[in-house]
Amino acid sequence: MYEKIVKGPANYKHKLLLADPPYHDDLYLVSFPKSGVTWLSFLMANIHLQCSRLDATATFFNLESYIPDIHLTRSLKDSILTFPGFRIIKSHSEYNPFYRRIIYLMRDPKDVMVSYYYFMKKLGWFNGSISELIRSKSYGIDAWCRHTQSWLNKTHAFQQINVIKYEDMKREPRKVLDRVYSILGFKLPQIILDEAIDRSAFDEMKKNEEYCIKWKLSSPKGYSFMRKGITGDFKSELTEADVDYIQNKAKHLLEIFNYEDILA
Ligand code: PPS
Repeated sequence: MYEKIVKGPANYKHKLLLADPPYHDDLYLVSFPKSGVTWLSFLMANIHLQCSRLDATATFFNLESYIPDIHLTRSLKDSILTFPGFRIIKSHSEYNPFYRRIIYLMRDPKDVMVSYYYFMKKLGWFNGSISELIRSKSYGIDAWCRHTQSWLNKTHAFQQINVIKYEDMKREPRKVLDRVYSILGFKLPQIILDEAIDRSAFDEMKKNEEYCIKWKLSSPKGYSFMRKGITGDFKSELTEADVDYIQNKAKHLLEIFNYEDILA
């Protein structure tokens, strides 16, 4: 089946978001934008640095060397870390038949919409209101549903996909990391996980971002990326009509991914 897809009339768009050269054991961290993948990348990089016995911490300046973003460069070398022995790559790709190992990171789309709105506005990429963003086909809830549904509908048996949630990372980061690494075949000492969680805490990452901005080290985002880092921000940012709109559009997916508890 894999051969059929790779050799089939496939899809330039998918190949644009594939590492070059691709390795069979590449692991992709996939998410819709603003779901918290930078935090997950910091956590994993901070674990891999310790396990590789390197005296370094993940920063906005060096993250790309450990967990590259496929939207910034496709030309990828072997990982400079000795652990975990395969490359880990960040991607916002909709369903991609060329990815074989995927961790899919989800976040409550209501909070995603709020985060996305401030992101787009700060970069000057969207000038409308938050309600308009939510209703935009390209960035709003339709885009979130398209992204999530694409992985749900199309993922083949030869692709290994595991879903984790931002809200669980907030509540029980250690448990989520335990699960991620057991999926990858590792049982890591708690002390390593705890150290990575501390080094990747919101305030630590924010301090690092401010340092990078102050000294004009490439803050990859170039604006205040570390905004709030909370769950349920939508409650103070969205109107009831906006919340209803999102929940009607995404109802089916919210149920499937057990987000019913956060339905109003
Ligand atoms: S991007 O631009 O798509 O790569 O953004 P992404 O990293 O996926 O998501 C950005 C949101 O993640 C929040 N964030 C964190 N939350 C909790 N803890 C930590 N350490 C952390 N780091 C980043 C970030 O603040 C964005 O969410 P909002 O709601 O805008 O604060």
